[in-house]
Amino acid sequence: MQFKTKIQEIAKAKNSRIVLALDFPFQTPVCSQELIFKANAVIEQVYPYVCAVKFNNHLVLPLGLFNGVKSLVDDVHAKGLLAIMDAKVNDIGNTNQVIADYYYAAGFDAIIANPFIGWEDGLKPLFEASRRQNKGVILLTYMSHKGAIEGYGQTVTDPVTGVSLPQYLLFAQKGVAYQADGAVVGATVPEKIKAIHNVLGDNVPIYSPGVGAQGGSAETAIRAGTSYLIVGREIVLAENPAEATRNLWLSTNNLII
Ligand code: NUP
Repeated sequence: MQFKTKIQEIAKAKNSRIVLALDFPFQTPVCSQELIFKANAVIEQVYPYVCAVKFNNHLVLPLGLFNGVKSLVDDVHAKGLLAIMDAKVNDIGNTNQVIADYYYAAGFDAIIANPFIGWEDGLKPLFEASRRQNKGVILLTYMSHKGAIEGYGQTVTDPVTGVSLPQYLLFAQKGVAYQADGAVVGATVPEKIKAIHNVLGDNVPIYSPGVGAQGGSAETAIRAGTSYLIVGREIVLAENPAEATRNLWLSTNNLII
């Protein structure tokens, strides 16, 4: 089963479109045991209300992939959830493939990549390696921060068709052509979600980070066409992560998936 089908089934079964971003603030000296304990505690509290967990460098750098993160990925799977690696893969094809192979060896179900690198010798080997292992590739399409306009928002001329259009719409078209498992579009830019959703249709689901801490609204993002909300600090830094997630779940679970 494809990643995008797997996550859709879990989301439907749990009536949740929330992806937990398991990000903790910088802290030294690193105490792996304490960090794993904290991460486990958040997973334990929020798993009933989420469909997947997204990891980032916040955990991979201090813990290491096979020394700590893998055990958390196992824990995520044991809770019936999927694990996404926010690697923002952004290199030459051979390097991308090695990066992905390590993350997949640690159990990750999908990886996030940057489409700026292009297809030949860039994304293609990553997609091929991912397909072979039945893993998903999610493409950044319009990021949630203000500076995203400088790259994702610029107007470009497609070198193949000669047509000028915003970069993010070209990336959306490519997401459909490559049969990506998802497109990341910031919850902070609902008008971009709408425009990208028009291109993606039901072929490629939208994942939106930026809810809460970055100022985006979950409901507005969903109404604009987002399928999954990626939420970190609003949950992880809350006094009561279970309550914060449950409140978000309650305010979004009546919006049809
Ligand atoms: O455009 C993006 N915006 C974004 O915030 C693409 C991302 N991958 N992210 C990530 O989503 C970010 O690095 C962090 O891991 C998470 C959002 O966390 P928070 O703002 O909810 O704490």
